[in-house]
Amino acid sequence: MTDPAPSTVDAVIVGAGFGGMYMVHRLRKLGLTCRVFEAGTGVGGTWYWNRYPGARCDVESMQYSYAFDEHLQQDWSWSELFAGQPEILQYANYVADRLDLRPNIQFETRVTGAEFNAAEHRWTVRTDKGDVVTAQYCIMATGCLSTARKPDFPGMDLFKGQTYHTGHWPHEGVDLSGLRVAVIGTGSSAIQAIPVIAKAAKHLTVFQRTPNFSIPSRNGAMTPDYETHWKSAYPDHREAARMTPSGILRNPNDFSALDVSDNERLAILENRWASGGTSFMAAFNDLATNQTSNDHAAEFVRNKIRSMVNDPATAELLAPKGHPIGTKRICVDTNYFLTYNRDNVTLVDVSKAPIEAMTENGLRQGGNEHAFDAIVFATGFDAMTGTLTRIDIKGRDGETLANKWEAGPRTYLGLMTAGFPNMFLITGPGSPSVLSNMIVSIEQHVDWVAGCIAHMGARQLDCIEADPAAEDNWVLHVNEVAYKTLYPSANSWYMGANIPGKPQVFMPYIGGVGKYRETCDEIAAQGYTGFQLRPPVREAVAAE
Ligand code: N01
Repeated sequence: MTDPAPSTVDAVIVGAGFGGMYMVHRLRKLGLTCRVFEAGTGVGGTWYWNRYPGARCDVESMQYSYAFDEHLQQDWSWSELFAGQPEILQYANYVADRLDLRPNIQFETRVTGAEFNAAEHRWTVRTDKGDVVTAQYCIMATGCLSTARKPDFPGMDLFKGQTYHTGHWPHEGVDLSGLRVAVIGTGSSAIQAIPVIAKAAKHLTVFQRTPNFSIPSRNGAMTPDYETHWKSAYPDHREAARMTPSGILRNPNDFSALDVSDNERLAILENRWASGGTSFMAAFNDLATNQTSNDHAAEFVRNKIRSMVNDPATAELLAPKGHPIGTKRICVDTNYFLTYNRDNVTLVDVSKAPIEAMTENGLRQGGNEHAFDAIVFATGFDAMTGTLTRIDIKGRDGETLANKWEAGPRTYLGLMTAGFPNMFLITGPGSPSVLSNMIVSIEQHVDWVAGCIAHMGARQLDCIEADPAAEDNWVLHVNEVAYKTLYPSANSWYMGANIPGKPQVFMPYIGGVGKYRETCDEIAAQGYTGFQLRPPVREAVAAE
């Protein structure tokens, strides 16, 4: 019989995605005892849950992978320039096996609550399987897009066919061949899924509320030359990526779209379009800040859409006009717009005539009944805060996190929130997170947290908490930086605008990955300014 898992550990880590996996690796190396709770049956987080057809990363594979271990990055080979979900999940499993992470992970277990005991400086963490574990540190590696959101149309239970959410796709796969399928939503997930579903389905109807800008990925097989180019100087490339605004090397042009002639501008945009991917947004240095520059890039993409879609009315519906390009997450696709030229695909605009209800046979929209065999919700997530505020987290004074964040998330550096000592957030709101290459940002946070815990251990300190004044200043700064850009002008999930009733606050930090890293490093080097570090309770009492 194996020993029961200990009920007291140094650190509880919530989530076994890329954040939780690297965190447990780092903390074990420091000699800490750790327990990871993961709701899924396996590792991989986002890539474990999002198995919809066409799911693929839109950061290049050579850059969307761990950089902390030179052997690991040399040994793993990607088969495509942009890896598909199955390969990324395979990679996550490979890392878990290679680093022998599984003994620390308890799968199929969801953390339901965590309470800080101020007299002991310890967290008590509870799970839906009845576990009660105390830990000095509680580290939330819960992901930014992990709470899927379905609209609550009247009659949700009436529909007799199958419904799916892209973020909870069945693991055994779904055979949509020969079926009448609806996709609701046209965000990144839908834009990847639609071309694949269209090929299988008898008929596909897409319900679009807001059209999105999408750039062709130009995905293809990995070539030996390209792989060698990266692997021959991996540490240098990684270091350079860490200091970029987005955590991605993508050859940015450091001049305005308005500093070049019309012909030059067009040529630059054509060039970016031809090479594909999100580097389109790095064509000029002011696409996120200057409306006129942005208008040029947006119109360029609208014209591309018009040139690809045969039916002019459908093309106009697909051409986004209500928000600056990039202010809703830019999408990357393979044949998305061309899919609307297929005879078996229909686009329904629900911007003025919303979906009214689900019915036995499908749904009702604009007074019309639409019949389907299957409905796919590609309707997104309660991003950045939804997963954390659904856990009953009680801080030092018994206040819940949900209550503290009622008017929007408040953090210091996106790493901690005042009143919740010894609780770290991996890529929390107020950090670059979703505006960056997630793995770069995850590694930066995990390294910083591990460094902080080592610092505390070496000085016999056992409690760290964000200072409320430092937090206030950081929240202000996050806001100020956001409002210097065009981002807040869009009704995006970055703003919480996709969730009815959610406070509209720009949640990620848009100051740039490299600059943010420097700030975090400086704060650590100065002895963790803006944080209160405390000795164990008994020592503190004795000293009084
Ligand atoms: O979700 P979304 P997603 N009636 O929120 C629509 C990452 N990601 O899963 O815009 C009709 O973007 C909604 O319409 P509107 C990436 O960061 C990365 O697609 O609110 N429509 C929208 O069109 C991404 O941004 C990758 O008007 C309704 C859609 O549903 C994030 O995940 C791949 C509706 C939701 O889009 C989320 O993407 C996939 C309603 N009642 C995802 N309610 C890659 O790396 C909602 N919608 C490639």
